[in-house]
Amino acid sequence: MVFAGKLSSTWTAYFAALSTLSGLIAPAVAVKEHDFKKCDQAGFCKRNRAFADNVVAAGSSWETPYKILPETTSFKDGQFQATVLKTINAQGETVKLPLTISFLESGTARVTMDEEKRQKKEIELRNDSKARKERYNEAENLVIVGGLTLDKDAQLANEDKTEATVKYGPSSNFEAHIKYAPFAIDFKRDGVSQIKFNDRGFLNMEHWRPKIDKPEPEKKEGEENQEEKKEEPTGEDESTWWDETFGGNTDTKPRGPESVALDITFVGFDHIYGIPSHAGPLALKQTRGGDGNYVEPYRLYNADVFEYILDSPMTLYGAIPLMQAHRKDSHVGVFWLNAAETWVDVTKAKDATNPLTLGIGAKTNTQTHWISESGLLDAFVFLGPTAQDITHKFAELTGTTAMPQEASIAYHQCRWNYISDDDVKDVDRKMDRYKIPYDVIWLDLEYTDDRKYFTWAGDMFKDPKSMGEKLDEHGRKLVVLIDPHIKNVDNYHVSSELKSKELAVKDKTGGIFEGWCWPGSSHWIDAFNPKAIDWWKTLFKYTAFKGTAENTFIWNDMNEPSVFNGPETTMPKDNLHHGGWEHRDVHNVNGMTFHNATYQALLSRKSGELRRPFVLTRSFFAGSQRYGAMWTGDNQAAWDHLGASIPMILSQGISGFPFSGADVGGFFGNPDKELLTRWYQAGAFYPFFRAHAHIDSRRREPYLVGEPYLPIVTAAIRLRYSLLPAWYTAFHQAYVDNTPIVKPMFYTHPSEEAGFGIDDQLFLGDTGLLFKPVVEQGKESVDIFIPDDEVYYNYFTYDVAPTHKGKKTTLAAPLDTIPLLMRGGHIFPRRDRPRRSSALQRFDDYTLVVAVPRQRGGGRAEGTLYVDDGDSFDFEKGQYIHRRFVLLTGDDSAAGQRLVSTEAEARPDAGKVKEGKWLKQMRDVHVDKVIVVGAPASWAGRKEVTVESEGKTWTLGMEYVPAEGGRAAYATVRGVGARIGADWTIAFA
Ligand code: NBV
Repeated sequence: MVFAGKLSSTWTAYFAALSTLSGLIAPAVAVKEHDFKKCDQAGFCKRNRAFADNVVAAGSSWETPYKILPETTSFKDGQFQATVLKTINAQGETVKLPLTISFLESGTARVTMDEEKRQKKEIELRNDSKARKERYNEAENLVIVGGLTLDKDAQLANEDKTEATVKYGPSSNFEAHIKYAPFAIDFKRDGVSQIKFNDRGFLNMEHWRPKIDKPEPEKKEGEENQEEKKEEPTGEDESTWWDETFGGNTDTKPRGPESVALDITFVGFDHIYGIPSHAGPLALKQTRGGDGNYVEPYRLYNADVFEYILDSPMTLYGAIPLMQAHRKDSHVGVFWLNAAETWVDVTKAKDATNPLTLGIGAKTNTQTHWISESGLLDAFVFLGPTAQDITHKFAELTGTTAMPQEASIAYHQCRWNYISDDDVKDVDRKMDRYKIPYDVIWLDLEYTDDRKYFTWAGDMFKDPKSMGEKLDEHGRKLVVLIDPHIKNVDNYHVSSELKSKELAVKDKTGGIFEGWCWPGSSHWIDAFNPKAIDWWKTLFKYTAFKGTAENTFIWNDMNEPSVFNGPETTMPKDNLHHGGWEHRDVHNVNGMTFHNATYQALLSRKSGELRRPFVLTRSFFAGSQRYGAMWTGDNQAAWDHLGASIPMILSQGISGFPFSGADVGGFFGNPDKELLTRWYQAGAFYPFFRAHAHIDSRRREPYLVGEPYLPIVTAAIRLRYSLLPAWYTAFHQAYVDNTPIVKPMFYTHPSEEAGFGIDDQLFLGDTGLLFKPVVEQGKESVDIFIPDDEVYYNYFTYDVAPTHKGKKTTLAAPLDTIPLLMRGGHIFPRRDRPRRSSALQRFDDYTLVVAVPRQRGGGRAEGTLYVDDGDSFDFEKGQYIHRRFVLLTGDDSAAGQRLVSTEAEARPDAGKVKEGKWLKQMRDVHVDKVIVVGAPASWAGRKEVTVESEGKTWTLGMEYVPAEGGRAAYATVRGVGARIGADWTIAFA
């Protein structure tokens, strides 16, 4: 505590010094909304909103100035190409915008539009800029990893001088109707419009133009002091074209206005989701005012938003420009591949002409307006028809979740800061003393020598090596923070190498960019530069970063990037990156490049060692799921922040980055014990489960919480540990096809309309476990939404929940109770023996829990288990176990009353895989217990089951407990003894 006080005051003093010395910003007490732009303070957003307003005001007299030139169209090998002409003035002058519509084998369509003049570099840059002249066209290189093969079977079904129709997709049931004048595209599935581009005429690609300097206005006598009348040579409001100042920072905009905007209408869709990260509901709100709506567009501009507010479209730390629309049994999506600052307006409109009359809201169109500051128009269109289709197709393009380090999905103990190696060892000891499992302990900023990354504060961390070894005794890991800002001082090898090798981000003049962050004056690694990544790798070698070992992993913070004295706490937009791209073009992907660099570095710490990296990132973009986990940043120790974490994590899951969590306990402030307890119960169901706290907060390691909370918090963490096999199986599915690890109701129950707006509860993987946390003070029950007719059992008591499809049911949830239901029809694996860490569970036997479905005759319960060594890449070579469990409760015969374990997937490697060390050890791992909840009444009186596996048969006792009161009957078989990796059958009759 003494030390925490010391650090805390150091920190405060540091900021006081910072602000007095340089007049720079100091952290505020709450988000200062005026530190961040509103749409009308971002010139391009304001211009495009005004453009849209003018279009709407003009009504039918408006005609979009964009037309496809019919003689330029061509269609070949799944690609439609044409030149779009934009008429730019009353004289009829035009600019050329090359258009490509690619139809991909996956059934995804991609629309790309560039600007010929910039493409050919026939433009002049202002202010002696060294920037590139083209529209940024390299986002694809960083984001897209596959799925771009063209669909050679796509057909030009019809074309004349006014329009073309391309049929594509599975069984050619997708169509793109490309209208030439005015230019618009209508994407249809089975003949019905789903998504329309430029239907409202908001398409706006700001073309390059030279700056025409205004003649000095003549001043008449007596007018000297009057304000200049704003009259621009073009007749348009040019005030934000050539430079823009915000919060004292001026953006010099060497390329002038370059925004790209488009309206995208989801026809007949009332619910839209995605475009994280925002602290708001899962289903996106309207943004043009009105009751309960936002007045600002959703903003995507990765930023270090200090003490962010809830229920807001304000930007946060990361951005994934994937939007999905859902209605009963139909799901579509759009991925807007643009890494520049982006705003999205959302409005809903009743559509009288819509032929779809079925279902609530089906007559509603959700209209969106996408506005990016620069870059190409590059949009992928997914026509579903299911949410799973969008998940898989987006994953094909941007990749899937990295297979995690086993420890990284267990419980993490973090705070800013554990202040010494003794402190770390002390926490480690106490977690053991209180029998609270944990896997990873974290070191924040202060472990470094004066905020110089890759060094240790030698007085406090005297022997990091032995600290790591101590943790390793129980298979535990250490995570240390490494940020992208490098302290600008002499005698610091990282800084001098960064400079001498010219691997830092440059300012607009081409000199090294200098800004302020935690270390004071700093430079930033430019992770867009492959050479910078090569250099970064050298820093993580065990021989270079002394004191680190195999069980050290990394946390990347502040990678938006956060720059204390920069505009909106980030980098100036006219900074320059590798290849001459302006920061403006690449801002939102910046965090991902740094995350990637660290991921690559962990892969190459020692030659010959190939172990899965674990890297947590704060900033992210589409594709970041390939490199590790994210968390929702600096939340607050407040009940509403606990509540907000669930929709935020659900949104991450459906948007392609499911390995996500929020700081358990809340970062800022001190949670009271009830809040902390409830947060542990919720956090146990975050894919990324980490407690974290601000340096000024009181210590709150779980063992400090005292009675009666301690056993409750311990139970929540232990619940996570017993369910780790189920979590790991869900993570594996995310690795295979990026299926969300925790799922919202619309995702699992696409026909149940009452569930489309539900975002405070979740299903865990395919386990059928339905969880709803308590997020209100003093609450002793939750109303949980039931999306179907299945039977739901209380996880702990086996009581049958009184449920009605599409309605909520109340579950008692006093403080010691986690509201958790088991949906009938599922089987999930557990490991029930409490251990200190996941590594110590590695060769424990399994428990299988079977939740019998409501429908008996013919009903079946099903589930899977995936397990591998949790650490290496040997799973890629077949070193894993993947089982499918099926319980048949068909008829009463022996054949109909069985639990069967088989391979979960066709294994072409079957019989060919030479068992490695881990698989050999798994030979001794068995199924221990099977619990059948909702066991058929016909089992009453039966005392034995027969197990058959690997040519042997044996009988075992079964304990059957009949239903009583509201509790379902259940049966338990102990000491099953069949190997987890083998085929087996348990016959209950
Ligand atoms: O490194 C200190 C903190 C960290 O604890 C937190 O989790 C990050 O989101 N970091 C931000 C910098 C300062 C926060 C005020």
